[in-house]
Amino acid sequence: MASAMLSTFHACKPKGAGAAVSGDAAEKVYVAPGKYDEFYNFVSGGFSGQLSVYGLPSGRLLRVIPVFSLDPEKGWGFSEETKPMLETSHGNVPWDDLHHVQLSKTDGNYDGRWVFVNANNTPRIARVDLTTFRTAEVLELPNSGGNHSSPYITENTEYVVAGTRFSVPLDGESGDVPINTFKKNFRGTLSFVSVNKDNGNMELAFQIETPGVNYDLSRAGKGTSHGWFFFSTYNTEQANTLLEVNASKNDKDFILAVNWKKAEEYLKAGKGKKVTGLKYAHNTYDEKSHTAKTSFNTETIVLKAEELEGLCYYIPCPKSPHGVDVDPTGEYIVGSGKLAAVIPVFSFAKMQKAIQEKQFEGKFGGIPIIKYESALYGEVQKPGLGPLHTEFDGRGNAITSFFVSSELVKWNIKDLKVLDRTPTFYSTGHLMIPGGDTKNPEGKYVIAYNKITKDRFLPTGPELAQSAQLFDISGDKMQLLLDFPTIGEPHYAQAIKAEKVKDKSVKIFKIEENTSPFVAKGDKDARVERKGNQVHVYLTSIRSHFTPDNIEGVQLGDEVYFHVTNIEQDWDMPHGFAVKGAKNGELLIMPGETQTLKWVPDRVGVFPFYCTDFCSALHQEMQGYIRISKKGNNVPLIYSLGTNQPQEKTN
Ligand code: RUQ
Ligand code: CUA
Repeated sequence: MASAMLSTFHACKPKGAGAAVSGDAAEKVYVAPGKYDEFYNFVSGGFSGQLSVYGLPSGRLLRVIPVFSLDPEKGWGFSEETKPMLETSHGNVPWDDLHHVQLSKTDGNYDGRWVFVNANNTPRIARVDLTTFRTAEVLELPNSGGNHSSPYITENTEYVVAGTRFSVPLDGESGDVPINTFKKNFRGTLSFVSVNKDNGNMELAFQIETPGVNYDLSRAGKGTSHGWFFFSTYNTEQANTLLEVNASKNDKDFILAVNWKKAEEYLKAGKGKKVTGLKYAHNTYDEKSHTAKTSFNTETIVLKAEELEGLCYYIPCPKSPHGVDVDPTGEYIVGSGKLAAVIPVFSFAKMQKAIQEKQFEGKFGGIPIIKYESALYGEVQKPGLGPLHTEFDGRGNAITSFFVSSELVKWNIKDLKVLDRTPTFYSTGHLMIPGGDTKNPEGKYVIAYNKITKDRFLPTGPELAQSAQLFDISGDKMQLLLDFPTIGEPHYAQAIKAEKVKDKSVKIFKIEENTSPFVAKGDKDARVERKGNQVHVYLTSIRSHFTPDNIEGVQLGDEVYFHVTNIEQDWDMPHGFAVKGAKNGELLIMPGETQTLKWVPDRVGVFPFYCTDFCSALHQEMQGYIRISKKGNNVPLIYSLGTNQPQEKTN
């Protein structure tokens, strides 16, 4: 959230905070037991580092997908197989801050294949696969500090784009400079990550180096403006301290318009500069071996904005713009100045004309500034206080969220007249219309994602759940239907028709296709092997036992790897695994999958292990024992299921 604004304005409580919801609201959000929701809603988990999935219109929480944080519910980051997904050039980072959600697009509409999300702190982009609802890939970004205007994508998912929030000295030795040399030494970078059409694999295609400013948000052009990208900037003052004051001085900051088709031409012509000696992680998860791996990249290609004519242009935009949003036709570009009294709407056609006719008002850092009036289509007058983000209803209207005046405001894109406003509770950040950033929005609902909840839910100590509020926008007036709590701070969210996703959902992993080096495909493969001081336990799990369930001959000083294969082949039949004293949490293993828990026993004794997911009537019987003996003893390594019976002694 924009902290500058927080301290400049206090969010005010709108009138009619207790306003009654109209009579048919309950009916409009009611999804009868056993029925499905109409939309999947993918909601940023903010500082939880995760992505949550809700059904709409019910607001029911369906799943939390771990991306940039450990997740004890899924074992994510705890199993040996998933640990590499949290790897970065700074080592294993167990918790980050996830802001924005972008569904993959084909022809400017959601295609239901992937969701991209960004890590704000340690700059990364992740791709979540919508067949498994799991993170499939994470790419770290070099030369970047704070990855906020990310991971916005182009019309056909050609690129996922990331602008650095904090300009920084570029990676490497040269970064050791006095902080007050910002203007000279700090640079902005815009990363263009290409996405493989077939398998979604990401590569850092190129970076554009720009003057040092803060990049806040971005959107791709579409339709007429396809081939362009728009980034909002603030701190064009290039302040390095007390930004609250020092980065709010200029009347106007900029929207940076980037011609990425031109960038491709420059790359082809060899105008990119290869930069080496970098280090950034690339993590991929393979669903055949159920294993992640990390590799480190060392190079990138950099295009210098000020040296390459026609690549970048600045458009002045009032007062520290936050959101920059492009309407369904691609012609109108909306800037939302956090501290501005109007909403400027720019015309792509006018901007092109201004470029041709060189209607510039000078340069900033070597990049031409288009005259404000030359690019401006018009301004929405008196819209509200603290505009942040805009989405589109597909009927020629835009809806903008207002943080300070806590409201959603609907206005017409052509005549720029305000049509309707409705209070929100409170201080809305992002808002979302299903398909609201596509060529064909489904203008049925808008959701306000609120930063502050105050009196909306039962008190839960000093922190209240953040909230989402669902409004019906099918009529002239926006109508409040539902409040629902969210996990972490909901930054952006997107929603897609359920039928574009649900039938592609993976139900089980086929056991015969499991290529994990540690798989046990049936009880005959279950075994225990010693390799030096490593003991590998290949376990199978099926309702309601582990094979083997009695293990002896392990010594203090050994590292024990429990490789658990769930050999069920039924939908929704996970088994869990936990062993007493393990410091590394537990496992949750899906049908057909293999996951590994590493355990270093710290004392002698007999330790129970058990299934942690109530899987059958005999779940409580799903358990076993492992015996740990003193180092150097002569207890043989033995393992069994059902045969290690008490010795019948007669005496
Ligand atoms: S932000 S409230 Cu992280 Cu997207 Cu605008
Ligand atoms: Cu398997 Cu409980």
